Amino acid sequence: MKSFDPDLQRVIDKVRAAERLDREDGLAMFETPDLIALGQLANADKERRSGPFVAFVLNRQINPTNLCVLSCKFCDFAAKVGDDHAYEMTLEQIRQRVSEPIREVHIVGGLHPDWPFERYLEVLRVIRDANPRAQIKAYTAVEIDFFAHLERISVQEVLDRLCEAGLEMMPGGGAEVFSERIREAMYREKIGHERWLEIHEIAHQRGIRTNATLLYGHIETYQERVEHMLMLRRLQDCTSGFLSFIPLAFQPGYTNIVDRPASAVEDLKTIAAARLLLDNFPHIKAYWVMLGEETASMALQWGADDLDGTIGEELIAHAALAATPVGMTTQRLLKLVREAGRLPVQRDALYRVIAVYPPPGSATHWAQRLGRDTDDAVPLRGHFGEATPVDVEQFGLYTWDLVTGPAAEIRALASSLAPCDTVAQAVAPEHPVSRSRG
Ligand code: V47
Repeated sequence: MKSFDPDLQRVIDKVRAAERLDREDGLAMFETPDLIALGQLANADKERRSGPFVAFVLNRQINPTNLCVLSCKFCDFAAKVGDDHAYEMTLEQIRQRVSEPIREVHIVGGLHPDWPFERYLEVLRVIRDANPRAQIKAYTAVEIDFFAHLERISVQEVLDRLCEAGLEMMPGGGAEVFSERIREAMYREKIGHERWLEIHEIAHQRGIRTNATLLYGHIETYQERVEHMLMLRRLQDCTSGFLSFIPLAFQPGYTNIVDRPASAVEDLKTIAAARLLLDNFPHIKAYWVMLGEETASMALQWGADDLDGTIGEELIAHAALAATPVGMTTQRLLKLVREAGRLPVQRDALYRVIAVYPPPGSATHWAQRLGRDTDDAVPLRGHFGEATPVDVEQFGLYTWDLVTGPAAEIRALASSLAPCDTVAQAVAPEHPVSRSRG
């Protein structure tokens, strides 16, 4: 792989030599004019980790209230008591939102001025009772810190009580940018990066897997984006508890911070730089809600291996005028993945594979990607019929198992349009399956 940019070429050479990238390399990736070479480099890394697979989850986002004691300048979602747009969901409204066949419920909301901790626990219990198959990914480090102060108990105790009530994983929100300069300017009442990282470390020590985010495209510098990623990488070196990194493209809404969201070029660079700098993160998520469907689909060629999910309803980015739909059908998600030349897999919140979708229609495209000879035209748009997903949940595979060990057979079989039962046989119990984490 060659780049016309000597600084990026240095990064390419380091990656080829399996050397860890540093701050300077991070900056070179953001500053390079060679978006294509950067994408190829990140994509090669993605392919090594997860082959042609891109994961998604049937999920539902719940934002129980927008009432919030904080007043972050970047947030159009939060409201104060008496505001016209202030809302609080009832437990019954929450129950009704999780009755579908979803596998993940993502909860994030405001720091309510009056709700007791018990109310946040009740939200979890209601969801668990209404849909025991849905794993609950709930409450950011900012909320956990708030609960600890509210109850005057330790973070450990907060997590114990949340887990008892049904929490299985923590989302990555509330990280914003790990920079005191930006915190001072935009969210000075919110916890800083040290507390955010401490809470995630405690969660990891307790066996709770978490995600991490970066809010970019406002007043932050490239240097600050890189520092943020390196701080996350350092914690991950110690705990291995992070599952996914999600760059969140800032939606300016009515905030007057910037005129428009970051460009697609910025989005793709951020995804690619994250894939290459965060070498110890299993997953990089292209969050379509904030990227837009087109850029999210392209990001699957720039290092991302995950699209989040169907979401159902999202109020944070949409309060800030995000142009994407409020939710996505499975068919539409499949289309985005396939248009990017990828094989969709349905996962749960913890990245266990629920179903693999062999490519419908012609296998030509996949055969070419796997280096087989074929003279047929490559069908990309409009040639995908309905795909019959192959249920592989019983085998307990993680997405990273799909490219290593015996489960690699799924990849080969799916790519050659294997009959569904053959794919299932490939991971049947007589083939012991690696459960190692990538
Ligand atoms: O913490 C707020 C951000 C986050 C805006 O862990 C905004 O799987 C863009 O964290 N424009 C909440 N972003 C969402 C979040 C998330 C989303 C998807 C997946 C996961 C995961 C986590 O949204 C907040 C804040 O950083 N945010 N306002 C805005 N105007």
